[in-house]
Amino acid sequence: MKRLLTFATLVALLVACRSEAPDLVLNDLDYFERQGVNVLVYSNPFTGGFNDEKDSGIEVVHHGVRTVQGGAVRLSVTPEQWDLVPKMTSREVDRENGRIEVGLRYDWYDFDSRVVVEAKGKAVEISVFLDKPVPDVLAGEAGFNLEFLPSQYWNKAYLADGKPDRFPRYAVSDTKARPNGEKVRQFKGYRTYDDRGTGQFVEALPLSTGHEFLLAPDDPARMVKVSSESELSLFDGRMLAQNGWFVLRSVLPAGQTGKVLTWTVEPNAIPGWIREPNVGFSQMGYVPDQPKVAVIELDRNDKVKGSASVWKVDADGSSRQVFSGPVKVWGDYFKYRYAKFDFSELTDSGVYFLQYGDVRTGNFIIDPSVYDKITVATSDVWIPVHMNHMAVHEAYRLWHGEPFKEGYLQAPPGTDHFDLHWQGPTTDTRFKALELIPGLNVGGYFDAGDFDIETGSNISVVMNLITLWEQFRSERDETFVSEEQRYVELHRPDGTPDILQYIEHGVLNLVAQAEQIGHMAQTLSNSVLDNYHHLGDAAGITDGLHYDPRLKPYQKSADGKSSGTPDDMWAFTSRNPGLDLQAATMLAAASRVLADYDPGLAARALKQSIRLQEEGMKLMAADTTTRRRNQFGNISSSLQLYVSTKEPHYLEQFTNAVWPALERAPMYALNTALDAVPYLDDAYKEKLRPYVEQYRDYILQLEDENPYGVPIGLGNWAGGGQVTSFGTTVCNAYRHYPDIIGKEHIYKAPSWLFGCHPYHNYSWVAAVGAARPKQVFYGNNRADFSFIPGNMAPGLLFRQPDHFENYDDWPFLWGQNEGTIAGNTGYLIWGETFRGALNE
Ligand SMILES: [Ca+2]
Ligand SMILES: [Ca+2]
Ligand SMILES: [Ca+2]
Repeated sequence: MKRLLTFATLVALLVACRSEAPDLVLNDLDYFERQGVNVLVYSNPFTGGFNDEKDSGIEVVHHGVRTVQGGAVRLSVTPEQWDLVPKMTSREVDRENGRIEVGLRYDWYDFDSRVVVEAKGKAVEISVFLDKPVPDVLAGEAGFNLEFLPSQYWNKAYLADGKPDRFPRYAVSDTKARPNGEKVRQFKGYRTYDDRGTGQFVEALPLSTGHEFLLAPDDPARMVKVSSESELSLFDGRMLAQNGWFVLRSVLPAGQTGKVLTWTVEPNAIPGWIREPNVGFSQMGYVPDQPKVAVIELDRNDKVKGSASVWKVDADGSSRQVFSGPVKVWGDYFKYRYAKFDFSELTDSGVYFLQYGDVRTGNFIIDPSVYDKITVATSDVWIPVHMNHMAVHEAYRLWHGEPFKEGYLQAPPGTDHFDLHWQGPTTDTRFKALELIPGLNVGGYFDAGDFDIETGSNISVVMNLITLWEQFRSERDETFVSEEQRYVELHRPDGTPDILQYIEHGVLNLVAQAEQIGHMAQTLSNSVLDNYHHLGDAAGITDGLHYDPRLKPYQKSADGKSSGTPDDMWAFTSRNPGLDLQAATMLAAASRVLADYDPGLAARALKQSIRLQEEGMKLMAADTTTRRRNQFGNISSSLQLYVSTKEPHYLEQFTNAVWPALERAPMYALNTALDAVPYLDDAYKEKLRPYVEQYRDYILQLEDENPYGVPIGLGNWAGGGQVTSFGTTVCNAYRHYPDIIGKEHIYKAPSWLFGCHPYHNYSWVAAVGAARPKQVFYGNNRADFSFIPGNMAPGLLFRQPDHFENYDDWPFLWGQNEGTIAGNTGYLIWGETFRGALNE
């Protein structure tokens, strides 16, 4: 993507370049810019889907890192994810006067404000305007907040009106308790906290107050000066939520209109700052005949060097240069410039590193074995750690105890859930609201960084595991699983292939749903927000005791089996026949796979499959919209059913659907079409050929689109899953049509996954192979700034209008650092497919 500069901006930049310290300029992408500093004003409004995602409002990208966000009128001292966020009602960019104005509104309180940001030399002036005074109920609560990234500020100094202090490494500031009646409404009226019967909520008290704050004077890259005639207070958002940021805030005055508040914010710019080149390469290393191309990401003000070199680490620990070659400019892509360095001619087994200018990379290996173990951390650790309703042990460590012993209650009709679920006007079951649905606390997988059972993704997981078993027959046995003991132990072989046990574990929950509820639940999820955001041992999310409303909250029954604490999980049971049909397909396939290993479960799965299929088809026949919507997913099911039964009507279903799907969406349908090649005749393979040629053109077009040659997602959830799907399709296309798809293309996905990508060069996959995998992920251990081995991060998150990022010192942004159960089993499929293609 090439950016064109208008004449006005060009002149402004030239003028700015001549003076010693350039001023902030409002550029063509509608943000304020000087070398080292970008100030964004609602390029990213608060519309991410999960409320306050900590990446919206007024933001600062400071020397390449987005360290400030959340600039907005907010209704609390340290807003949490589920505090209300303002809706942006307007955004006007006045380029001539270097000014951006946004309208903000809280519908619930009928409260409007306008925030104006204007360039004033090296600073921006932020003003808040009100046409009507702050509503009485929000007086003293509404304020202007700006949030600073803790991991970039902790341990650094600050001056509040000249008085020195230090940002705390851990949340230890003072708090006060206030009556619940004074709490400003949270998302959908839910509460983020359990008040333990006190009737009070907790609020952080300021670390410091003053009229001028100088943040991080000890670090020029992070130094920001903020001054105002209003009183400024600095808070630590981590007091209420581990993902909170440092918050600088001024309360809006009550009873006033017009310009009610002005701040001057001046982020320091290091004179002549140029971002250090990011040399992207595969941390996993390379097999000898693999193309080896580093992609170097460069500041546009940087001068591209003519050459780079490769060094080999010798057996005595010394290193020597073994290769030098030209660096070729690829061009611009969003904010940065890219160049490539090809060192493919190195093929000798060994340990190497790259040198580009002053940048020396971490080391990598060239050897035929580098990809041998890319899936084991995911299959041996990540997946079993996500097994629900089991205690999971590893050597001396307990990952989690047995969760949700009290089971699941029927969600009451009309529930509008906080995690994007709902219970319709009826239960669609034989159960009354809040009645215990027996037998659901068995099997299943935690969805992601949270602990619910998303039925749709659990179905995908089992399908992915079945694919792994049927296509690759991995007999790997490193995990002990006992459903009787509800006990899992990592690294303890028990004589049964792990994949079969993982399939069984997924099926146990899904069959129980079909048997107990009568159809598939949408989700088995938390009933209260204050245990949804749980971090740590899953066994402690609920108290394990049945909820009895006759007891007082926190009170236990005499027999110790129930409590008055309403913490039990709920089953959301509104019927979706599309989901039932997906389950039917999966259960049919599972019954085939489990027939020898667990014949009892296989028989139950088949029985439910046939029933769900019949009922689902009947329900769908009455509803044309769902029928159309599910047509696409059924292509794969028809193929599955044909493969296992060889009945011709499934083949007919498949061929009737696959060609129109290839016409509609060739990029998505091709992999399913390729899956059929081994089972169908030469005519099918020949008819598919033009679509594979079309896919080759798409692959080549990606090489022009971006310097990495993989599809790069620009959505609010980064595109790691898109890259593994792309990689799987490319490998399958290469295996069946090597004359069309060259082998060189199969290496693009692994290069990206293992370190050749923008922002930094860490591998996206936790703990696997690389010298420098990413270190922090949004797993359920994120409060420890840690990872669960084998997790593949979504990775590179795009923020409008031109910024890519992936924090590796701050795990809490799910869109870049979470891992999902469906995504990580997708990674396993890619890994096995890739290793198969590698050896062809
Ligand atoms: Ca979830
Ligand atoms: Ca096993
Ligand atoms: Ca309970």
